[in-house]
Amino acid sequence: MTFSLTGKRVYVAGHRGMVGSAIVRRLQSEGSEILTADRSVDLREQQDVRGWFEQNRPDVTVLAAAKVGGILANDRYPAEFLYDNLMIEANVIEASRQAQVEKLLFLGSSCIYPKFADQPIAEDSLLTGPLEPTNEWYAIAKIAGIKLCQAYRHQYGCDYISAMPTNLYGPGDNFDLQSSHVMPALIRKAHEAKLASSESITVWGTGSPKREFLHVDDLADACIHLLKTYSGHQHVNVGYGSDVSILELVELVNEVVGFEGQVEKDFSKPDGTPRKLMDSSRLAAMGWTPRIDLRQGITQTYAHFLDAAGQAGSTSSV
Ligand code: GFB
Repeated sequence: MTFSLTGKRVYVAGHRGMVGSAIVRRLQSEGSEILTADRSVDLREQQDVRGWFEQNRPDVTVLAAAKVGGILANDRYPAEFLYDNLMIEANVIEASRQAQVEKLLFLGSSCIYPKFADQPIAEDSLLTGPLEPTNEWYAIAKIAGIKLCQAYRHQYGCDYISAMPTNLYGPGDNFDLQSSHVMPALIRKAHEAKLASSESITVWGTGSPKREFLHVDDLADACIHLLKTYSGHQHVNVGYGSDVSILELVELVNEVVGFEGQVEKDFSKPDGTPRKLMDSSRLAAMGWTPRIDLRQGITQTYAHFLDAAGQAGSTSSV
């Protein structure tokens, strides 16, 4: 049985972020009425969220709002990563139930899995071992989100599902070097080093950890596929299918950007989990696979970075 989005009022929570804005773009071809909340609605505040749902009565909720950041931001702001994400999830999921939302999709992260999970990581590895310390706060909040969806399905019969994306990148990403993930950081570093004719760029840690990268437009497409075709208790992995080491990624980004200098390593920064390649075979069996290859995705993301820099009136700050 497929769930039709045509004519449905679909609320995208987090529409200003990289993921939410990609989902809004992708929904435009579904014939849905897309609803978003403005900045006056603080998703951490229960009254704000309840009030918004009572007024707007969506049929579908996509919960893409979250406090997110790279390895350093996670490590520096554990209270915000835990509290903000718990509050957002609890408020949006409960308000969706009260407003009789027909279907809800919750978005988590591959960091929910144990630090040393068997690779590729299958969905049933959840809660089988200790988490990676640099992002355990965010991981605990995201695990709570999965469990809320499962509990609401079990107790109230709500059709709430969860998707676990791997490391994401694409247009609308955060390019701030202190708080960003590795992909936007490397794009910016390579670009600025090229402009300044620098001899080298510096990457954090040893460069040996491996990561799996998925373009956010592929994730958005997978989300629509899941909303239409999936209704089940278990969360679903959404990955690219292969991973690269950070040093391999640096090489690829440097090639795309056109930076030919050296790579220095800053060993004072953490490596994080050694590897987190997800097993996305359940999603593949449901008929979905990604389309945007890594080089093509980085090229397109760099073009967006240059556009945004141009609009900001400078090529060296975004
Ligand atoms: O993307 P990232 O910040 O987060 O870092 P995680 C990935 C890897 O890239 C780590 C290295 O080994 C970093 O040390 N790296 C090298 C850099 N240079 C840089 C740089 O300039 N900036 C950054 N940020 N990293 C996140 C979690 O973990 O994954 C989040 O913290 C979330 O909670 C996300 O789950 C998907 O992949 O290690």
